[in-house]
Amino acid sequence: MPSAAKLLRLPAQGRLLVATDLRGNVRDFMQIVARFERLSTDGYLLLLGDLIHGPYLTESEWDPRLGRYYRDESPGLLMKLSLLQERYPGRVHALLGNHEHAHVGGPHTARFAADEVQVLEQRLGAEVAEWLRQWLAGWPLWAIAPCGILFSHGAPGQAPAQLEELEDLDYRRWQPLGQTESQDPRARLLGKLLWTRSLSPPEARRVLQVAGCHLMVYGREVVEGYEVIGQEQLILASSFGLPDDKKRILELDLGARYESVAALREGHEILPLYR
Ligand SMILES: [Mn+2]
Repeated sequence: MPSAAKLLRLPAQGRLLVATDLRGNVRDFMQIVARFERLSTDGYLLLLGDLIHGPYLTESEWDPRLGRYYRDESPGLLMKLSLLQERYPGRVHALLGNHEHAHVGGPHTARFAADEVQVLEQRLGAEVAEWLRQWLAGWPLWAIAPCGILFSHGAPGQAPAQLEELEDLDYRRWQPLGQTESQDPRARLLGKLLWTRSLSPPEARRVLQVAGCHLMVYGREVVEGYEVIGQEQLILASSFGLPDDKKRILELDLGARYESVAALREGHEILPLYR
């Protein structure tokens, strides 16, 4: 597999739209794209992973606790994202979530099918599935913005000693959380980066120090739009598992300096997906 940067460095000016955990919801994705396209030519879009593997259910099988009914359209969402990246080179990015990782060496996820990887790759067909694996293998794990924010899919459970060490990680080599006697510190680091759910404030500060940032934003959990932990952590929920009025995205000024999560304000930086 081609090796590509595990760390994405965002620019120091422009606007940045951030959304996460779409899980095959094309209606929400198109809403985000419309918001992105209303930004000027210095606008960027960052998706924090888990774009794929939504519910493949009929309307009568649907659990209303998952929000408004939709049917998984992971294949269409991936195609639309790929086209968007082509149309706006260097301005549209996605981080690797655990559901994407499942296609490039991670454990296969099993929420809405016994094997969500197999189901999606069957729907895509062999050739497109191979294209998908090549593409996902190049998705980064972290994004860092000079405005002071570290972005990742889940809570970054451990920092590498130096940022450059992220590039040594191999998506095929990971170790589950809680398995302590590790032969391979890189495999342990990858596990902690992909599957940690939240951090204590001191743990978060240690990671931020390595990243050179003041706060971190991640998705992965279903919270009511967003949740703040201490001064350093914001958990964002943009789509999956929520009613439309709870879905939140971020719109940030890449030229600003955000010193803590208190600088991210509802109605300013934290915006409803639908208004
Ligand atoms: Mn996830």
